[in-house]
Amino acid sequence: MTYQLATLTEEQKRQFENEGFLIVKGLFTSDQLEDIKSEFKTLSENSVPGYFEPDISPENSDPLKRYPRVMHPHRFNEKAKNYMLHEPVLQVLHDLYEEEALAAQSMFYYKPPGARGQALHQDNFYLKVEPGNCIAAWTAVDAADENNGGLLVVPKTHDYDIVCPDAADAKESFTTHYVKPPKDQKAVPVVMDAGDVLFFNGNLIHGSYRNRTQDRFRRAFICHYANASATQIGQHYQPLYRPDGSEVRLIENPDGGPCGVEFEALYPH
Ligand SMILES: O=C(O)CCC(=O)C(=O)O
Repeated sequence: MTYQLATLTEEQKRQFENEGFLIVKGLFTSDQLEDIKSEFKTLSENSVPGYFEPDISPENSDPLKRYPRVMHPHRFNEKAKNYMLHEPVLQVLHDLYEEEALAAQSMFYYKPPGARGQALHQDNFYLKVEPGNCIAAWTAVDAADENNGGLLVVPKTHDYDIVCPDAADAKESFTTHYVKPPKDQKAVPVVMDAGDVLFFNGNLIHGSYRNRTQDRFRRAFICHYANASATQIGQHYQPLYRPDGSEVRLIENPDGGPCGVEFEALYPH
């Protein structure tokens, strides 16, 4: 039976399938964006051990140490959990997967002026969703462009296998892995208005440059999902959540991926 799209147009679905990514405009209202900003502003004033540990000492000169990314806020913040299960996002994911999506991860990036970027990488190297793949929903909380370190994607690389990364340039990237784009393919900036959501396939090579502005944060709420028929996921993404908020556990994927298990021991996510 052919799947009937509920939210996306055929053209949007084709764009995702052909290019590996899709921007859907205005999935968050300005009130919802204000709510998210205010929640994460309050959160940024304190440490949450294991999830958010800012360096507030006067000697610190790295803006990213003052405002590191918040890992898995849905595990300790009810609002973050609700926004991870934001209905308009889940509806798009349902159309992309042609089945229900399970929420596996949330993150919040403040990316203040001057902050380093994140070198090119592939998300399913980490999430290890099988069978199927993870999809990211990257929500622009502030408008994002090339200057404030918006996302970069290498179109069509979703057909590229997951590869073992090289080392990233620590002066430009706060993460340690770098996946080189295939020959003749380049990363292109994704320009987004606040409230837009970028959906992308877990094999798509993507990352971001430094925030080169003096005064514009580039906040983003980033969640990763698995298809409901997946049976395995990496150990750091349990439990997952169904659209109704109930928990589900998949089998932990022991696959060391293209680098083997020793690599994982060296670079726990
Ligand atoms: O927002 C960024 O700067 C990078 C985010 C990213 O690459 C990811 O969430 O996988």
